[in-house]
Amino acid sequence: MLKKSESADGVLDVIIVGAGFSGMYMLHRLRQMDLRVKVLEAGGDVGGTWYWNRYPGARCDVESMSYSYSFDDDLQQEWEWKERYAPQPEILDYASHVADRFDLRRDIQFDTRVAGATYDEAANLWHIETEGGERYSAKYCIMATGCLSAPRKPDLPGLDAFRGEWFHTGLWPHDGVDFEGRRVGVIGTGSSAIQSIPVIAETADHVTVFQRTAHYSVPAWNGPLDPEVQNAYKAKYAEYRQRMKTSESGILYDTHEINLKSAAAVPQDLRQEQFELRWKQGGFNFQNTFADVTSNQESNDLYAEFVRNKIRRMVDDPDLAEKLCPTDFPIATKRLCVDTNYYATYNRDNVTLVDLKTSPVTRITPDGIQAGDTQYDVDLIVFATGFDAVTGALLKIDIRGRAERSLRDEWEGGPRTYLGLAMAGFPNLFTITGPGSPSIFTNMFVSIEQHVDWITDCLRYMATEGYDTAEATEDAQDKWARHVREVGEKTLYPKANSWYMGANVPGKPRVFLAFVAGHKTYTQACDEVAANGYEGFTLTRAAASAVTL
Ligand code: FAD
Ligand code: N01
Repeated sequence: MLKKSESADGVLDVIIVGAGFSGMYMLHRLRQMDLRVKVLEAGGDVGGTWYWNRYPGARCDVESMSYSYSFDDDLQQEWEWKERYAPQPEILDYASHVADRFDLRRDIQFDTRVAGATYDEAANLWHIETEGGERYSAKYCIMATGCLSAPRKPDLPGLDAFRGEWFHTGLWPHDGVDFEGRRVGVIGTGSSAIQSIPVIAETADHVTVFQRTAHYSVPAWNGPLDPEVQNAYKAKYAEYRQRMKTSESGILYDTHEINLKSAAAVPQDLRQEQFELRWKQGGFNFQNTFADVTSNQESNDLYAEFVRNKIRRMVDDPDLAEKLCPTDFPIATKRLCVDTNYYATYNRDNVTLVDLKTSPVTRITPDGIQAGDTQYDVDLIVFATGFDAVTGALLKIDIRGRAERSLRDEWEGGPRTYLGLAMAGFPNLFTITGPGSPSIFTNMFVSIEQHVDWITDCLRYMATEGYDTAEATEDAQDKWARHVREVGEKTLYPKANSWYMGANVPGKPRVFLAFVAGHKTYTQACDEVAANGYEGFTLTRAAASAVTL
């Protein structure tokens, strides 16, 4: 019997790779167009990031009321968030609820990892091959593979012979990990580590943290979400969502005239007062105290010193406090961490910091971790060492476009895309939150919805106008890639060895992986492209008449 989602020849209209929040919403939108769609997902269920990252303390750092879909008012009115920043299980429940509510799972094939995607020029089809050897064909292929979905751990010799257990935060076991009475080594001090260390320390016998670079972290001041606050927010959801969509970050901030000024231009006492106010508000509010944290070194230094002084007050041992004070990069040029009790955790007797600056981790021994000449015995290692971000998941797939052009070859010197949505030489292939889009600098839900809506509109336009192929032109792609680089070079971001710049993966080209000018600016560019009949794309009819706009 024919599967409902397939045509008689087994060919689909669209294959979506990935069933995180991007793939889920993409499926929902395309179904509304009555297209035959299938989603292939490596994991066992929906949720993406929140399916894989189950480490203790995992939660969002954009507030729950904003870190959620806006496309369905009943959904946002009915769903009740319990905390200001939802923990991972709650976000996963939300993903599952959305899947149930819109009956998404019937078109998602789980436990299926896509290994290759090849464009067949003669048939104008994408042929998709899974690791299990299954093959699917579709006119369009949409990569919803995620920006932070390719976990990476350093290649340290000796891990195979380690007698204990080890885990990566981004591939956490579903039945949890028992830390009770165990000596735990955590490698890394980015967001995942900063969230997990305080929770692990509550039950572990001892936690040894291996820090290569101290990161800046601000308090979340997380807590239960007052139902009255939630209801008041919901009453104004339409207005708030609109403000998010027309903002540069996709996050709502209470912005007054003073917040639009340069930190360096404001008198010292006023500046201090504003920093304190925003620190008390918690989370990313702090980053937005003034307008120029990532563009003006002098202002950035003032922010950074404020945070260092806070750390000095929170950590009892002054030497330890200094080690925890970041000095290696401008604040906010690596993602600002948002924590609950991170610095205070170092006042516990069962937590030790190992500063790797002069003595890096060199190997894993059967009994623990070796850094410099010192061996640290541990029973369990947590790799909180991050991801091959933005391009990692895409390049794990052998993607071949026109004339067998390989995406891996095309991106050898760094990714080049048109708007982070499409690539020259890869017709009818779209990426949600692809490299060159602002996604990772925003509330990702806002970016995801904008990308999905834009792709949906594009497919509808093609259907209405009778086009069969959309392909970014080399010229449009080059111009966009140059623009992404130029905008980035005007900021302080290049000063950090961050994953934003690909610096965390040895050998990865050091380029801007995202568009730093913001969501509003970017959306305007996308809207203009669409309004001009998909300018920068060559649109072709099967009957072969091509139009380049
Ligand atoms: P993902 O959620 O990464 O989903 C991609 C899916 O594609 C995955 O399920 C993966 O298994 C699948 N996939 C990948 N490759 C293949 C393949 N070859 N074959 C089949 N399936 C494949 N963003 C925010 O805005 N705010 C936050 O507070 C926030 N917190 C975060 C916390 C953590 C711990 C992490 C890691 C990220 C966080 N992010 C946050 C970013 C987060 O990734 C996005 O918010 C969002 O969840 C991304 O959704 P997505 O569907 O685009 O990608
Ligand atoms: O990864 P990271 P992450 N030896 O790359 C260290 C999102 N997120 O999983 O800084 C020793 O930030 C590395 O050191 P250094 C968010 O966007 C959000 O924590 O390169 N150390 C660094 O300290 C975030 O930015 C939340 O010197 C090594 C750490 O590992 C992104 O995901 C929570 C090493 C990696 O930090 C990634 O965060 C979690 C080595 N060989 C994640 N190799 C929220 O709060 C690497 N490191 C919502």
